[in-house]
Amino acid sequence: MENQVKECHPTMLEEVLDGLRKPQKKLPSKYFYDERGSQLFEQITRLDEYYPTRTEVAIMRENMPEIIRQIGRDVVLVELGSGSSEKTKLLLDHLPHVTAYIPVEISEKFLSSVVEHLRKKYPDLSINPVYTDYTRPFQVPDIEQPYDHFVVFYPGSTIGNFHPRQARQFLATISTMLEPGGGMLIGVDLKKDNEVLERAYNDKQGLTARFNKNILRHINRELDADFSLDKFRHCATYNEGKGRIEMHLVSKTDQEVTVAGEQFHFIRDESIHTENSYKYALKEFEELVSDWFTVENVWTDQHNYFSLQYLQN
Ligand code: AVI
Repeated sequence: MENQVKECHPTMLEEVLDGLRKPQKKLPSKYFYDERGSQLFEQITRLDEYYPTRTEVAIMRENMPEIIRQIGRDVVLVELGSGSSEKTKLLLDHLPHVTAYIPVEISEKFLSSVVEHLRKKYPDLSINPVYTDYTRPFQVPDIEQPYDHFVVFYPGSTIGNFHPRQARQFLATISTMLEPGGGMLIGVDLKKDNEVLERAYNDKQGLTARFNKNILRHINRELDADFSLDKFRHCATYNEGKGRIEMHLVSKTDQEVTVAGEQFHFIRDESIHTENSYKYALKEFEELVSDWFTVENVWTDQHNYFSLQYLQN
């Protein structure tokens, strides 16, 4: 993998202020994931209503020999947004001769405890964590041992949290990082019945609501803001025209909020758009990646809820 040129990027403060100044207020969904947010997300993945995680894991279990064959030997496995690395353990338990594992995760506290656990479980595996926002160019650690190729593992349909335009940019970046022979094993959530989709983002326990509001708590702490979490309600609906779940935080009342000294006015029922989760038809996704990757293999479940795909650079 080639190293990338460093660029200048807006800070959290700039991104948050910029989003809140828009007519439709917005916040970047990556700011859900402080330590608490990462834990809440892990809990969401175990909910009955949230089908993506268990469906993806079932797809992996059922097709493991073929997936392993497709990935090949002597790989450097790079996992983007590695979280608890549960799905990676499944791969690591089956893959022969993994040269190195590079988990990339924004939440340092969360990743360091996961890495500690992985080092105990796989004492012979070289694990080189990178603590960074992988949506920005980052430097991959040098790999000393000989390897055959890189495979980027990007499970969970996190690609769905990008606007398709950003998804294309992201795929272009990954493609230039990969040397010839490299590939990407990616989870992609599929279009399906609206009810199934909306249930997944409106769980009865209210965990998704807490996860959504956690972005405000994170901003309060990091940016000297005074969002009152009780004055917002969670809202998640499927926008069929755009093919995406939209999450919003809706102001329950007229209110003023201060972020780093700047005041923002909310009228009752005005929302902050916090996340998109795009769902794709298989053909749409193939079209999305086609400038950089060929879809070598697609594995799905019996309901066609979710897909795991191997993209060849
Ligand atoms: C991380 N990402 C794929 C999740 C999703 O389904 O879009 C984030 C999430 N938002 C609400 N629930 C889960």
